[in-house]
Amino acid sequence: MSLPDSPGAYDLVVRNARVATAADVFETDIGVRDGRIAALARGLPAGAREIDAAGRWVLPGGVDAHCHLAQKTGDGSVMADDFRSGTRSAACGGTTTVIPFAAQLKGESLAQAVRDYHAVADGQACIDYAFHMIVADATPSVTNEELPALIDQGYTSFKIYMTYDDLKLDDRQILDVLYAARRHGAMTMIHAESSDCIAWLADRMLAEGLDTPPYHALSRPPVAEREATHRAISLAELLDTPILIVHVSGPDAIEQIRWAQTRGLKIYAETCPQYLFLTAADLEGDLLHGARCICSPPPRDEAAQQAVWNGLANGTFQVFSSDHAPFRFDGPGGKKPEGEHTPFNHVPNGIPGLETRLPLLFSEGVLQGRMDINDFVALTSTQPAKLYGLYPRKGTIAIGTDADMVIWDTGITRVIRNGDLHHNVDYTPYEGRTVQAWPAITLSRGQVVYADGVFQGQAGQGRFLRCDRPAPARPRRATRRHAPWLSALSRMDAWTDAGTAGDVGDAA
Ligand code: DUC
Ligand code: ZN
Ligand code: ZN
Repeated sequence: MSLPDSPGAYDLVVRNARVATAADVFETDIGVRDGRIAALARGLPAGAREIDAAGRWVLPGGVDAHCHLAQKTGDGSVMADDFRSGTRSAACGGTTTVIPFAAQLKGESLAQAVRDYHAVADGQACIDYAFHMIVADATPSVTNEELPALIDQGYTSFKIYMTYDDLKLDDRQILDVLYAARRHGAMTMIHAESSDCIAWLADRMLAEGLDTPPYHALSRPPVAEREATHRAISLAELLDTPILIVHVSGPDAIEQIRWAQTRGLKIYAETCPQYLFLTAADLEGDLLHGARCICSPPPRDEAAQQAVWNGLANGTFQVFSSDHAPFRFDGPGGKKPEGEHTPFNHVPNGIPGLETRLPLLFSEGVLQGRMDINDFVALTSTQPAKLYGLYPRKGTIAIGTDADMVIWDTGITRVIRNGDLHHNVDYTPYEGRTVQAWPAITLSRGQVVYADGVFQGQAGQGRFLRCDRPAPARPRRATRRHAPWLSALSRMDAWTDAGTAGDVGDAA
């Protein structure tokens, strides 16, 4: 056995690294052994493999905590990326952990959905992955039995929807789910758009023949997102339970979130590249051209982009994810199920973005002076790892953590071309855009999975990650003060039952 300081002690040494974590910047060599970081010091002895990072940033690998891969759909559409192509694309863009969704369809068991998703992922991923769940059918057996058991097994976060007919929950069901999250220690992600507001508008637009992609955005206006965001916050406040609002698009929802955070509620928020780099004008163009950029909530306008930048800068947002939802523009299962005249409400929602997420934010955020390097790491890696129970194994560079790292090329000029990307989608919404940063090398548990423009990983080398109960999902300590109505309830049921396995509630 090699001693730590003897030659050959390390499988890999990354030399002369300028490391940034969410908190610090420091110069060091990085010794990797058995896929983990074993030493951080200058002048480490030679490793079996050496990489010189002189002059380059070395950052924790990205954690993309919101992406859809090979997810079942209820409408005949087919996701273009499976675990193989999706994780390949992620690795080539500097992401080393993905958290896609095991989706329950109505009438289906949640546990079965998780088992089915494992069968889809097994042996396919090139980087490590965990699962969120999607709870679409919040029956008593799901919220009282399946969810607690799954949380115990390491599936500690789930997404619920306030829109989409085949996924949405009503307010009562949302409360049932939040109650389970509170009692058992899971993070609830909420897609906050008002189903009825959208349906009312969309039905009238379609009746008048207004069915092209721009009407997708007009039928899902900021007020529909704002109303649902406020309602989600209110439901979370009623149960004094943390939630995370996903894919926030602009100032109306941001104001609600900021207001709630200022009131002391544990409301977390995520935004995505499409809300910084696209606007509703990208849904225009001939025939279905704009269908490429149909996603929900839709991109807004330039003022909204600025509000999102502000929210990233002032800490309203904790997470920056891709919401990669890959549908091909041409071909079966894609954006045009009814050909060139497909009405907007039949276009599958979502855009690709796994590979471009980090380069876009590094370029326009860090290199343009809108955020510092520590905030970039926090938003794209550390905070998602914390919010979903993967920290410190993922999300930082420290002794004992997985050696997931990215050595960055910066000060370059690279034009984004779909032909250079590694996903299985036939377009990128960012075609022709220039970035000044791109990963030079991506390391997954010390293995090179991307270097010098070439994918070097292998399907099957990515491992499934069981998630801990996330500390940020813990309710506030003083229930009696924050939510006295719950203290009353606790006398009637097992709300603060200390004997409940995994209960993170409190009797304060
Ligand atoms: N909206 C979602 O809610 N999920 C996937 C893609 C999208 O646009
Ligand atoms: Zn969503
Ligand atoms: Zn999504």
